[in-house]
Amino acid sequence: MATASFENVAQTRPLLSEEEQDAYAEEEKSKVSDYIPVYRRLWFVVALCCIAVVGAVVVTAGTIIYVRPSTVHKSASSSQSCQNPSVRREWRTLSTDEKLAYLDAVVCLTKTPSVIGRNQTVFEDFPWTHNNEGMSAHYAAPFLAWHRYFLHVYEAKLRDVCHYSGSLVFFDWQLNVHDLPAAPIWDPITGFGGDGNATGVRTVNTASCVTDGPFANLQVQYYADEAKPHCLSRGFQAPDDMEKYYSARISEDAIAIIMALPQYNAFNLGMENGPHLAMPHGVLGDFFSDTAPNDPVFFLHHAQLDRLWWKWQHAKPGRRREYNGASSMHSKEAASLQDQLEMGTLAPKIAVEEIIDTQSGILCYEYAY
Ligand SMILES: *[C@@H]1O[C@H](CO)[C@@H](O)[C@H](O)[C@H]1NC(C)=O
Ligand SMILES: *[C@@H]1O[C@H](CO)[C@@H](O)[C@H](O)[C@H]1NC(C)=O
Ligand SMILES: [Cu+2]
Repeated sequence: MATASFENVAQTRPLLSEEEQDAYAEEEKSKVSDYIPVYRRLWFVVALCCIAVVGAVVVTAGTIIYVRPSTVHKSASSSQSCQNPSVRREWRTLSTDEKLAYLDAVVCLTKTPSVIGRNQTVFEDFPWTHNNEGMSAHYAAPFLAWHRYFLHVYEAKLRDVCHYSGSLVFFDWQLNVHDLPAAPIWDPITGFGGDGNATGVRTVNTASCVTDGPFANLQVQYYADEAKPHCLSRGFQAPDDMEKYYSARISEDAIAIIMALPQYNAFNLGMENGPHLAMPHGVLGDFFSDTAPNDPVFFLHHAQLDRLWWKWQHAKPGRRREYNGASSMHSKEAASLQDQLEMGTLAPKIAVEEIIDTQSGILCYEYAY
C-alpha cells in the first residue's frame, strides 16, 4: 500500500554493519598510502604535466565546439569558477515580491508541457522522475546526493523554462516545530496555500483538495505508481498526531543528535529516517507518497535537508567530499564518488562528485545560514 511505503522501506533498508564501515575506511586509507611513493618519481611528474597540458587543450577545444544550452549541466572543468555562489534563503526572509516571483515560476511549471515527452506538465515531470528514477536512491548513500541534484535540476527548470531569476528557497521547520499549520509557507497569497478542505471528499489517503492559494485545485495525474487524476491534496494531522509524527522528529534534541553523527553514512540515514519524514507525515496527502514532489512544498523541505547536510559538511574539515554507505537501496556495494545519479530523460546522469560540494563541480550555491 502506497501510504505505508515510507515506513516499510525504513524497516528493510540495507544498513551497513560497523565492521563493513570500518572495512571501507581501511580500504580508503590504504588507497591514499599507495599513491605517495609514486609522486616521488620525477619522470612521473613530467608525464603527468604532459597529460595535463594535452587534457587542457582537449577540454578547451571541446568547450568551444560544444557549449551546452542549459544551466543544468556544466562540465566539471568549470569547478574553479564558482566565484559568486547564489544564496538560498529561508522563505520568510524573502520580500513579498520575491515570494510572488518564486510562486509565479512554479505556477508557470504547471502550465508548461513536459520536457520528457509525456502527456503532462514540467511540474509533473518531477514527481514522475522522483517515483521512476529516484526510489533506489532512498535508504542508501545517494539519498542526500540524489536529492541535491534533483533540487538543482528543479532550480534550473525554474530559470530556463520559467525565467525565474532568483534561487531555490528553504523552509526552516525548526522555526515551526510545534505550530506547522501556522507557518508562513501556507499563506493563501504569499505562500503555497494551506490544508486540504476538511469537509471535502477524501482524495488520497486521508487528505482532500487544497482550496486556497496559487495551487488550489491543481490537477495532478499520479499518486505513486497509480494513474489517478486528482487535485493537489493535503490533510494536516490533528494536534496530538502532529506532535508525534512531525514535532518529535525535528525537535532541537532530535536534530542535534543527527548533526553530531561523525560519519556520512550514519548522518545520511539519520536524516532520512528522522527529519525527512516529519513534514510528509504531518501534512499527508500528495506529500505522503512516492510522488511527493506533486506538493511544491516538497522542494522547500528538501532544501532544508540539503542545508543541514551543507552545514554538517562545513562543521569539520575533511567532510566536504565524504561519501559512503551502500551504493543504492538493497545494494551491498560500497558507495563511491563515481556512482551515477540517474534523472531519466529529465537531466543527464552525473557522478556524485559533481554535486558533493555545493561550490564545485556543477554547483555554485550556499545557504544564507
Ligand atoms: C492527456 O492528459 C489529459 C489530462 O489527463 C487527458 O484529458 C488527455 O486525454 C490526454 N491525452 C492523451 C493523448 O493521452
Ligand atoms: C469544501 O468541501 C465542501 C463539501 O464538498 C464544499 O461544499 C465546500 O465548498 C468546499 N470548500 C471550499 C473552500 O472549496
Ligand atoms: Cu525522495
